[in-house]
Amino acid sequence: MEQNSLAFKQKLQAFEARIARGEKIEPGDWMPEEYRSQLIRMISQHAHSEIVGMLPEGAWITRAPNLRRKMVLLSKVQDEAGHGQYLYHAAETLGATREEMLDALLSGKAKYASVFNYPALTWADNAVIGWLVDGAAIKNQTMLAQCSFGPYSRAMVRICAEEGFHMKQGKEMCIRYSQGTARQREMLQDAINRWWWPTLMMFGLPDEKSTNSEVLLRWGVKTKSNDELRQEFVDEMVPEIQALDIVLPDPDLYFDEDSGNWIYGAIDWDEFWRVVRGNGPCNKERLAARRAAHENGLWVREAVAAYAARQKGTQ
Ligand code: FAQ
Repeated sequence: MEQNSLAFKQKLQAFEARIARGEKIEPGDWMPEEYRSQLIRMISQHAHSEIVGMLPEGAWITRAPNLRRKMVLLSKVQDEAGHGQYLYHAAETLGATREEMLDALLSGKAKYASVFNYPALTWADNAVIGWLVDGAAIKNQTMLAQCSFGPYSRAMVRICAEEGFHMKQGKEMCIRYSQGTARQREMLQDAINRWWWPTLMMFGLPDEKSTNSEVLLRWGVKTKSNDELRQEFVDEMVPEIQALDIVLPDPDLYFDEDSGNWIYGAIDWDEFWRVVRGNGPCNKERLAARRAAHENGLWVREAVAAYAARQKGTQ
């Protein structure tokens, strides 16, 4: 439909009125192409993040310090796979195919959260990923649970329930290690030093640099800006981390009495872009692991296709 036509303008007006009334847009409903393409971009990147996000912690399943920790980590990593599934399905309702999305990931074209291109070097990294990385993910996803697109918002409600548990198990570990041996405290401090800044980058570019925010906010996909969410996260986390006598790796951090906010130092956006463009510490390793998993899963895809074909009576 021609974007300048009266018919388009009327449809757009009705679509925006529905969003303003708080109605959910469903897959079969009329929507502007830009709404569809923005959602496919964002939901598929989100799905890739969940799947690639299994790798840093997944590497520790065989090295968990005891059975209880192993069971928790195993189920957390499995949950992330489930989140990827919900999200790929949500993107499929908009017309994206699973093959296209996976091709984009495996060929290195698609983006996914830069934080997962950093290594988990010690067991304490699992604690910090749970507390900080899942904590940041929940902050963003609690907002997305209110988003205007029905399938994404419903997927977020389920995902947030599980992420809440992920964050709590990470926080519980951080509290215990902060009260543990000198070596445990040292490992915790070191892990916080390495994950703090990549976690702050998860909220996306600063508002004035964010290319996608304007349209996402206009159409109710986001209801808060990247910087608003980042600030809320910092305000919640700083006192909790400091309560453990752990020092944040930000010499410029201070509490501003007037605004009631913790003001953080400059985020290194050059590092962010280096990592997003493929040159982070683990980008190549992460993609190699996903490609190997895809190749090893070929027999499953073939079996499913053969079964589906037989059910249709074409074989
Ligand atoms: N990493 O204009 P903006 C999780 C890209 S799930 C890489 O600010 P937008 C669970 C962005 O794509 C974590 N790229 O973008 C878990 C865009 O490029 P494009 C994932 C990034 O969309 C926990 C360009 O920069 N969550 O952690 C990043 O308005 C533990 C311009 O940026 C989601 O995906 C980044 N951090 O805001 C699993 C939530 N930030 O596409 C395992 C859904 C920006 O134009 C263990 N997504 N870029 O070429 C969102 O809420 C938004 O897409 C943002 C970015 C906030 C991520």
